[in-house]
Amino acid sequence: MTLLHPVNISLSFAASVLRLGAGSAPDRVLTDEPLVLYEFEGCPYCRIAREAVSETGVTVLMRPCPKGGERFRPKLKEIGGKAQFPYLIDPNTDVRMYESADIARYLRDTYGDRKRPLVHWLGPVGQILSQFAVLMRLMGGTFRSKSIAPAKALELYGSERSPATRIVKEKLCEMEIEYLWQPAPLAGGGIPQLIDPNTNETYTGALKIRRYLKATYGA
Ligand SMILES: N[C@@H](CCC(=O)N[C@@H](CS)C(=O)NCC(=O)O)C(=O)O
Repeated sequence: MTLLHPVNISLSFAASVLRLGAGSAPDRVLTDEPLVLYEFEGCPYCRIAREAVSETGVTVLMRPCPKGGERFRPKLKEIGGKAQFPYLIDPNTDVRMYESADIARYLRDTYGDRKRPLVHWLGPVGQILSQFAVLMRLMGGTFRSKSIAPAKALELYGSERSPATRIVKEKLCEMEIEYLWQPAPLAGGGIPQLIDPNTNETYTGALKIRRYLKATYGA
């Protein structure tokens, strides 16, 4: 894993290039309650929603739903009626919605005065680029791996555009670990940064975080 890490980071960087740099993060936007997003990293449509989250800077409780997932997939079917990803809940406005383009538009209209990232102007071409980005990641964040569920949601700082943050998000997704995503450009000490309120541990850097997740919650 350590030896392959530079390759992994390079492929993740290539995925960010394919998205034409979308998913940067401004200063955080504070909401009364965090939004909730059902999604998975290996889904090209979910990426469009995550980029909009990152670009607007809202804090979102991520409920990862990889294929074969047992924690949040069935829950979404219950509350939304179908297992289709992404799905956004905004408890501040009582809005719930499927469809990545609608979610991106809603987030921009409600929380962001920033312009749409270039790749979101491209419509279907942007979606195809998102599919290539999934391939570039060798389907990382698509399939479930068994894990122990933490009692409290973890907390992650980092932007959607950050290659190292993506690698951590893929692991969290595969392990179906719920986390509060703070799309920050930088946390104290750098990104990605993971805070685990269950153990009071804080880690910075993709490799350290992935090792910690496997050691603590791997099954
Ligand atoms: N038009 C929808 C398409 C969403 C979609 O097809 N998502 C796929 C994952 S990429 C899905 O939910 N598949 C069902 C599954 O994974 O079980 C959008 O833009 O959000």
